[in-house]
Amino acid sequence: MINFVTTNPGKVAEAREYLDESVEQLDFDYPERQAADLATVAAHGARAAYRHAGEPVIVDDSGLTIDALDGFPGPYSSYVEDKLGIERVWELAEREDERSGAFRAVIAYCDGDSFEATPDPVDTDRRGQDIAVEARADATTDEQVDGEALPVRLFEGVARGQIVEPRGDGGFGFDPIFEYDGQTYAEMDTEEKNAISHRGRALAKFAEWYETADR
Ligand code: ITT
Repeated sequence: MINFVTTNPGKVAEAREYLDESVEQLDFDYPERQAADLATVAAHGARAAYRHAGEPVIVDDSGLTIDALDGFPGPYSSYVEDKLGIERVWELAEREDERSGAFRAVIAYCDGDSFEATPDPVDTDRRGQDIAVEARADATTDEQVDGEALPVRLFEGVARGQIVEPRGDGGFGFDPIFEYDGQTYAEMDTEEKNAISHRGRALAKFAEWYETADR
């Protein structure tokens, strides 16, 4: 059993649909470190959540970036969704000629043990390696166990698409304004979204590692 530590049941529904392993939502609002990159936030969150739960945890930090707005709202996606709402984010994008954007998710896994795999990510692309190294380098002294940072394994997924006028009523968050291949995320069912989404891609990498890793 894996604890998915999040206040967002939408994330858990997607992980449940994807993973064979049973997934429980642990509604623990871990202190989100103010950091510009998802990997750092996810790694800190996973360590804090593991210390809280004492059982294997995953944490997902994710966000939407709009190219014409210099990556806004990015790491502030949750705050912006809450304070502005997705309609107003669409209105900002609507003024731009170019409306491309991307969703990114970083899933961090921590079970308190050191597993051989850390820090080499299953994701062998350059970016994945960078984020893994960054997250370890970033560990602070209070996160060290026996002088070692609690090992965290990171899995990243990215989906590129277009920001569009809201359509569809499925999913959660920014789903209605993010279009991939002609359909918004909110027009897809969970299985369709998982097949192409940022979170689905991160979950696929996690599942591949989790099922085969010598933990
Ligand atoms: P936790 O931190 O408790 O997990 P959260 O929803 O605040 O929940 P984040 O801090 O990772 O999650 O913020 C991500 C923001 O991006 C939040 O507003 C989400 O609704 C949004 N988001 C992330 N993935 C999304 C997806 O697949 N579809 C739509 N919106 C998404």
